[in-house]
Amino acid sequence: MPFGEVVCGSPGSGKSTYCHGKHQLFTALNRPISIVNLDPANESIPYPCAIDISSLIKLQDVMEEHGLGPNGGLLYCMEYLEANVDWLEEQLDALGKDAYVLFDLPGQVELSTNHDSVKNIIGRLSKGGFRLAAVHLCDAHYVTDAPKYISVLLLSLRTMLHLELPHINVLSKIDLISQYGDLDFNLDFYTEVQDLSYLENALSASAPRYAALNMTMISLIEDYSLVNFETLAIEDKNSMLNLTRAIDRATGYVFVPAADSKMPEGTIDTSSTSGSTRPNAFGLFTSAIGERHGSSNDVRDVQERWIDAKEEWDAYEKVQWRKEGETLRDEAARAGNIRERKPPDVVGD
Ligand SMILES: Nc1nc2c(ncn2[C@@H]2O[C@H](COP(=O)(O)OP(=O)(O)OP(=O)(O)O)[C@@H](O)[C@H]2O)c(=O)[nH]1
Ligand SMILES: [Mg+2]
Repeated sequence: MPFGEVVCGSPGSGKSTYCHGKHQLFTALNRPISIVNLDPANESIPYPCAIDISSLIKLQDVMEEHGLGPNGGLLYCMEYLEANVDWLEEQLDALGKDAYVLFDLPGQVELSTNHDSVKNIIGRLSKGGFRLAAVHLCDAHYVTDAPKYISVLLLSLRTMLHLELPHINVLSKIDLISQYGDLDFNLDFYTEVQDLSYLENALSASAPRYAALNMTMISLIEDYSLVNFETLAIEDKNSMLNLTRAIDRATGYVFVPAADSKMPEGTIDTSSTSGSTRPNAFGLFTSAIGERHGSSNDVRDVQERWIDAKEEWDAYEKVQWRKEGETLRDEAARAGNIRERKPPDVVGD
């Protein structure tokens, strides 16, 4: 059965870059991946695109034909896609049953907070057997300012309630967070959405007239108790792997066995099943949904890597990369030498 991620978030939050990074990571891991560009305004697509909404409808044509601006034109394109969802389904079918698909959405947040087209398209795909999760990217600099943090919490909550999918909120560009000054609290306060009443002073200082409104919004967020965040630095492999683990648990991909994995003997008949329809007996009976392991898993490690000791870690990684490069160069040189010294083949006797 096909799996996928609906990648949403505000303009510039890093959606297309994430899709590109994930394509590179999955290709290296030998995992299937295809990307669907659903942003008709996306002119320079950074990743190899399996399906592109522009081959169905072009934003420029819509704007000219209907006299619409870019935002109205984009909503028209999404409604047109909804009306022609068969087109999308046909293209997705062609990717095969074991496809893993990323849907790169446009940055207009109304698409994932109150407009119905994306929600209806997702509903149709889910009914067709797609196992989807929403990956909602939010620029990490929002946590450096209390009012912005509250607004990003409200946006995340609204997106979760609207899309009705397994949902992962992500603070993207966490590698840049130290540039925006010191945080009032440790990073886990923000990622785990701990006691928000601690923000009262900061909120009242910036807008004393709205103190009561601020506190009402805080209690609304706390009453739902739904929002928390993962973190992402796109260039950092550990960060990408950690996020991938979280998403795999949300979609249920943890239960899909690797293509070449063997079943524990006698557990299940695998002769008639294949790929993602084959249950991951090993995962089911052991640790697939257990505790998440690996570095970057603990937000305190993320805090150390990108905030408390960023310079030391940057310097350490630079040394490691240099060593890795030298090792590869040495290995290549040695392989070249061996080839040069290899005696010519003896032909006949
Ligand atoms: N430092 C850093 N920069 C990032 C990261 N992710 C994305 N960026 C940068 O953020 C900028 C915006 O990224 P995009 O991927 O175009 O964002 P988007 O969400 O697709 O934007 P729209 O499609 O316009 O909504 C680019 O310059 C990226 O290089 C990250 O993890 N770290
Ligand atoms: Mg984009």
